[in-house]
Amino acid sequence: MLAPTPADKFSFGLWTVGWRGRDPFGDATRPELDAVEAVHRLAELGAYGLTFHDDDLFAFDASAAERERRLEALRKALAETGLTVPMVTTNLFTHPVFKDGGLTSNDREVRRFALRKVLRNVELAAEVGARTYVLWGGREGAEYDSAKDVRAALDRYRESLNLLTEFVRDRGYDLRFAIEPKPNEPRGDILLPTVGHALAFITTLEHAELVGVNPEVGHEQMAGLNFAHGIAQALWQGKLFHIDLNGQRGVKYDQDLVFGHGDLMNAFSLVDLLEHGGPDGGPAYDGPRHFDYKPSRTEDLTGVWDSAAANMRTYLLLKERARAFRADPEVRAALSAAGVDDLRAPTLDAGEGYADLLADPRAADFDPDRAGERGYGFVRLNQLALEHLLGAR
Ligand code: GLO
Ligand code: NI
Ligand code: NI
Ligand code: NI
Repeated sequence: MLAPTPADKFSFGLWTVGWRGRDPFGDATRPELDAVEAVHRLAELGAYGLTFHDDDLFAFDASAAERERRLEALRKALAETGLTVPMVTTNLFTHPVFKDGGLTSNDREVRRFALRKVLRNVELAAEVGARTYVLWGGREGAEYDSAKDVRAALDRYRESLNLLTEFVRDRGYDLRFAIEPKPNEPRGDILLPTVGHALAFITTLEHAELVGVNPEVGHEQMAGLNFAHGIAQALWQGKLFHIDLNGQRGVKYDQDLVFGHGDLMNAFSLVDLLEHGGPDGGPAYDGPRHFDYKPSRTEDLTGVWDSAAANMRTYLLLKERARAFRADPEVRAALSAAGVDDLRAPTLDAGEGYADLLADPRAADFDPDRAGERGYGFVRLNQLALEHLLGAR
C-alpha cells in the first residue's frame, strides 16, 4: 500500500531530481544527471511519468541532429521502462534573452522568439503524447512598477494564449494548457501571481476551455495563501488541469522541499481533497501527482533518490491517513455537529426569490442572539484530523 505503483500516477520533472544544487550563493554540489538514468531510476521507484522543459533535454542552441539524438535516447528509455510523459513545458527563463520575460517582454522581437520556442515545443509535447502543456511565467513580471505596463503585458499574455490554443486546435492535438502561478522569484513581482489571478485571466481567453491552472504548493504559500482552498476553487471551476506538489515553510524564498516537509496539516487536507473530493464526495482530481521539488543542496545522489521516494511515500501515507479520517464515525459525527453538511443546502427554497425571502413568515422566529451563542466545534474536528494525521487514531 505504501509502495508506489504507476496506478498512483506519480510524476517528476527532469529538472527536480536533475537539480545540481546551484543557487544564487553557491556552485553545483552534484554531477549532471542523464535523462536516461533518471527515467530508469524513477521507474524503479514506482513513478509513472517524467516531465521536462525543452532545455532540460537538449541545450538551448542544440542542433537539429543533437536534439534528435537526445530525443531518441529518451524514447528508448521510455519504451524500456513504460514511463510516460504526461506534461511538457518551455524554458522561457534561463537564457539572458528572457531577462525581461518571454511572452510579455517589452521587446517585441523577444516575444516573437519566445512564442516560436513554445510552438516548437508544443509540437514535441504532442509527439511524445503529453496531455498537458504547462506555462510557468517566472520571468513575466517586473521589479519596478513604472517599468511594466501591466495591462499591456496581460494583452500580450492573452494574445499568446489565444495563438497557442488556435495552434493545438488546428493541429488536432489532444493537449490543454495549464498556467502555473507564482507571486515572485525570479522576478520581484510575477504576473498572474496566484491561482485566483490566473483563474480570472483565463475567463478572458478565446478558448478558455483549453486553459486551466497548474498550482504549486509552495507558490501559493509564498503568498501566505491556503493551498488546499485554492485547489478546491480550481476543482470547483473545472480548472485543475495539473498540480505541482512540494513543501514550503512560510512566506519566504521558494524552498521546493519534499511534499509534506512544510505545512503538513495543509498537505493532509490537500491529499484528502485530491483523493476524495469535497466532504460529499466529488469532484476529485484524477491527473498526475506531479512533484516539483528540489533535492536539497546538502544531498548526494543517494539523497536525491531518497528524497524522490520520500515525496511518493509521504503522499501515500497521507492518503491512507485521509481514508482513516473519513471512515471514522466520530469524525462523521463531528462534521455533522459542525454543520459542514448543512452548507450544501441551498440558502433559498426551490423557486423562492428575494420577495419571498423578505416576506418569510418564519423570519420573526429567528433569534440572532441565540444563533450567535452556537459553538461550532471546529477545534474538536481539527483535533480529530490531527490525531488521524499523527496515527493516534
Ligand atoms: C518554479 C516553477 C517551475 C515550473 C516549471 C514548469 O518555481 O515551479 O519549476 O514548475 O518551469 O513549467
Ligand atoms: Ni516552483
Ligand atoms: Ni517552488
Ligand atoms: Ni512548479
